Formats: sequence, C-alpha cells, structure tokens
Amino acid sequence: APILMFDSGVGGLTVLREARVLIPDRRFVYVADDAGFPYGAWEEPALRAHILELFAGLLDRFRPEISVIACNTASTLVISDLRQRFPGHPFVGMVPAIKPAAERTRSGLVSVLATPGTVKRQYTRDLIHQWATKCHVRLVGSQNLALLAETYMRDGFVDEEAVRAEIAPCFVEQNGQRTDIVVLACTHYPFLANRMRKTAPWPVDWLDPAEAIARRALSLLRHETGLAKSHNDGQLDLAVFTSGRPDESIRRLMQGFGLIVQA
Ligand code: DGN
Repeated sequence: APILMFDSGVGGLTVLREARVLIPDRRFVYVADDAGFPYGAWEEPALRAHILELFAGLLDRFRPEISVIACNTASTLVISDLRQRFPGHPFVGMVPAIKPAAERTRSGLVSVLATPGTVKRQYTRDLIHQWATKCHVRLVGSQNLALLAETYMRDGFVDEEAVRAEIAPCFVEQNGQRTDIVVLACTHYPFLANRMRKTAPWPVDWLDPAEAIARRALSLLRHETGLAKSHNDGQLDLAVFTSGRPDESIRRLMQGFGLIVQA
C-alpha cells in the first residue's frame, strides 16, 4: 500500500522530497487539490466538509497505508475530524513549528509565516498559548506567498519585490532585540527560501518542518507494520493526481520531478 501525500497544490512536494529520501522503498501517491487552491481563502466549514469528502474517495481509491496532510491550512482545520471520521487510518498532520521555535529563539522574537487560514485558526492560537510562554510570537498571514510559490514552480518566475513585501511584517525590532526565527508554516514557502533569504532585512533562521514530518511518517510506518523494508512491488514509486486540469504548466512541473500526471 502506498503513502498518500496531500496538499492544495505543489507545497506538499517540499515534504515529499524529504520523505522519498528517508523512505525510499515505498510507493507514494501525491494528491494536489489544485481545483481547491488556495485553501487560505476558504470559509472553515466549507473547507472542512470539502476535505472530508475528498478523503472518503481518496482512501477508497488508493487504500494507502498512511496519509500525510502536507498542508498547514488543512491540518490545523481538519486533522482531528479526519482521525475521527476514518478511525484506524493513520494520519500525519502538520502544524506550525511554534514549539521548536520557542525553544530555539535567543532574542525572544519569533514570527510565524502562514496562509491567512492558518493564522486565524484556534489551533494555531492554542499552540502559542501552550508553547510560547517565554517569547513573543508574531503571526503573519500572507495573502500571496503560496501563489508566488505556485507560479515559481510552474513558470520558473519569481517576483522578488512581491516576496520582499510579503515577508517584511515578519521582521520586528523591539527593545534592541530582533526577530531571529521565522517559522515557515505553509508547505509552499520552502520553494522560495532563497528569495526570502535574499530579500530579508537581516539574517534569521527559517524553520522548515518538512524533514521532521518525513521522520514522523517513517516512525508511524514502523509502528504500523513493524518493518521499514520494501513494499515496492515493482510498480512506479510515485504517481501524482490533481483535482484540476493537468495543463501544460503542471505537466512541466511534474516532469521536472520525474513524475506522472493524471487528472
Ligand atoms: N500549502 C498549504 C499550507 O501548508 O498551508 C497552503 C497553500 C494554500 O492553499 N494557500
């Protein structure tokens, strides 16, 4: 059975590339709900219902061993609903890496960069109350960054000034201290890491949880099956499915990853 990896677009590929390194002997099914992109713009009840319905079909069709919700906007909203609705199926979720950031900051100023959806979630607020007791966390909801990453992955073009403007609110100076960690709390953002670094007003640690999520998936697999060795039965190790039309640009992107596209 494959590992199912899910996002609203190309963002989950940042997790997939880590997972394929750590778990090279498994098949992956990557599902991009690009017809639903961007998730940051949805009303919560509608998005919750949409993802639950989608998963009923996906679990039925692919019968995955585990599913990774490689999207913070979706995870912070529906991870507990998914577990409740599909008991017995293991889900790996992604939530903003506020705990490690709070442990690591020296200046006491941390920023969390995410979609407007993730920023307004109660789940995210709860994480801050729970873990950021000794530091200050600024939540920065970006309207455009996920789309800038999509555009970059499809067309190879980055509007550097737009990236600069989107990340600017992350940088805070207070009582002689400066933000020293920016949490990348949307899986699309690591694709723009170089531009973010280049346009940042000062150097910070950019916290990308992709590898930690891949490790979590691996340990869950070991727990579930008691083995980490190959289930790869000679089939393609990766298939990609999109909910929208696999137009020329997405095909190009998938070719870049050596993947197969199916609508
Ligand atoms: N990649 C998704 C996330 O991690 O939140 C969100 C992208 C989007 O749909 N805007």
